Amino acid sequence: MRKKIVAGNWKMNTTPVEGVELFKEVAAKKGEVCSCVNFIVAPPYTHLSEIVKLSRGTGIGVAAQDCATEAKGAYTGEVSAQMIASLGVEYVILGHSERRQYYGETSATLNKKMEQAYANNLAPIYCVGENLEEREAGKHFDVVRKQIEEVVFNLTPDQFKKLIIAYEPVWAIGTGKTASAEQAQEIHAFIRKVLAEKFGDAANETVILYGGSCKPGNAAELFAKADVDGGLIGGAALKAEDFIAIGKGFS
Ligand code: 3PY
Repeated sequence: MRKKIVAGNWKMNTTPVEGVELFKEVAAKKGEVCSCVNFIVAPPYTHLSEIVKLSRGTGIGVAAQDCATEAKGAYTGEVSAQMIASLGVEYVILGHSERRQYYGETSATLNKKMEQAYANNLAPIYCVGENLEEREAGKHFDVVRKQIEEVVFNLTPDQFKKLIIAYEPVWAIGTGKTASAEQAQEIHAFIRKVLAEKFGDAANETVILYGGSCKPGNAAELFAKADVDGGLIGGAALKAEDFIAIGKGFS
């Protein structure tokens, strides 16, 4: 049985005070959801220390939204995987489409970030997904395969066991559009097949999350699909009520 995960990507939202409030609300409501669902929150860097402390004993995991390519040194503005891990953070989101699109992250960048994450014992949540043009041209399978082959295929079998994948069609992020449950299942199954080409049966254990306007109204339908193991949630993760309602999407 694969883990069921609902992860909230807060992006660049909330002040530290607001973030603490949001976390407390999520923690207070978590009992309404099956204990089989694992919640993770990914607040901005500035909130991590406080939220890790609050998370102790709640069963809610904490992720950073990114990490630096380098271990340390003269890289103004960057935050290393070691700094993040030293706070007690367990996960790091890597390769989110916003990082790829606005900050020019490539597979070369992401290979370095992966290396830093693993060296510091952070479990990566690696995001893949095509944009609208690629989907309309029928290239989505090729795009996703490339994002996996160029990065995930460099992992050792042991590293691979810790990896979580998030499929996020770029055309469904912040647009209100969602992939249909059938479209999500089709590509999640494809991702698992590609992973199996390199890692064999271990791919059956990989958690593959769906991201892209996942909300209370569509979570149950998406999570009912065989290869959809949960969600990486954007806007709806900023309201405790909605985030928790998404967790209830697991029947
Ligand atoms: C979204 O659903 O908007 C996301 O980008 C989640 O990471």
